Amino acid sequence: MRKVALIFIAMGMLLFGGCSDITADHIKKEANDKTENVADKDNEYVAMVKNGNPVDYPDKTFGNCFENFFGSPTWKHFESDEEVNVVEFTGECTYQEVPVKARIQFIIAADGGSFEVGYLSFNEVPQDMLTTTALLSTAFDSYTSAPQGETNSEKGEAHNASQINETDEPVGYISFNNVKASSELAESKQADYIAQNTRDSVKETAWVEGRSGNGIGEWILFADNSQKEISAIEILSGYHKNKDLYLKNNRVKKIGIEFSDGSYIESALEDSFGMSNTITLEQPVKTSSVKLTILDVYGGTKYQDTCISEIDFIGR
Ligand SMILES: [Ca+2]
Ligand SMILES: [Ca+2]
Repeated sequence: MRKVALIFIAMGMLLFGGCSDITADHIKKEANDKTENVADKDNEYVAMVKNGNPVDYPDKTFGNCFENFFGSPTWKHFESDEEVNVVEFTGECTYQEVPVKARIQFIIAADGGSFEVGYLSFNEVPQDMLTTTALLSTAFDSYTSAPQGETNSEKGEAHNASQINETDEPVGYISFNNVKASSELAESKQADYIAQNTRDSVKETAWVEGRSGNGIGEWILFADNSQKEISAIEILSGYHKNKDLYLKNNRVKKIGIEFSDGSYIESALEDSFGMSNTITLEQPVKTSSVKLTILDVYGGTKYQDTCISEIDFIGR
């Protein structure tokens, strides 16, 4: 493993090659591209990265390996502020046995003929080169041993949010730069209860409001500098550390959702341990913020603390 990782470090410093005719033919054979969400698939840079291969895996492409290894794979191209062409891949995987959303950026060389891996984050937390190379080697090794044609998406393991909307950009999980709450329960010996716990992809951690009583009117706010288009919101309501704590604490029964344009909806949530509530918006909403307010709760048997373990946004 160490050896493989070191090889990949060396590769990380080098530019990866573009696609060859051999790999292009290989791609054609696998014409059933399961990632129909890839609206940008005709984009030449996306195609270049997907059809490209690391020197150590000359017969395997990033496209095939990533779409085999990650759930809900999406690809897109954009030009950075520095006018550099970037191809960005996002997908779901596990890191140290915790489910995470990975974001991998490939930097296209100025001549447009080659690319290198420039950035990796898990749940928007940037990772170092060692982790990046280890992830790549795992993804490529995994593809080597996977049965042909069986991908995560086909097995239904991954949540595929991309079918909600078929437009020019892929739909997937999106994130906001900032999260804050009107109150947070003070940290205990066991855990903290900060607003960011709703965005760590760990169901055992939760935001818990810190107001005395049931916390009706307490809110959590997600905001960003740029506009997003939100199609749906997934809420894992309640404290999902275990079922006992779930029942002892409050769960949200009704939630208010306000967007940056002032539009507002209310939604009833079901009380079911282990199940997210998905709120699908009638129309996708363009917004730079989402404010979720507790309007009613299912009362806990022991505490008047209202908890939300996870909040995910689907859009683009
Ligand atoms: Ca959490
Ligand atoms: Ca409370």
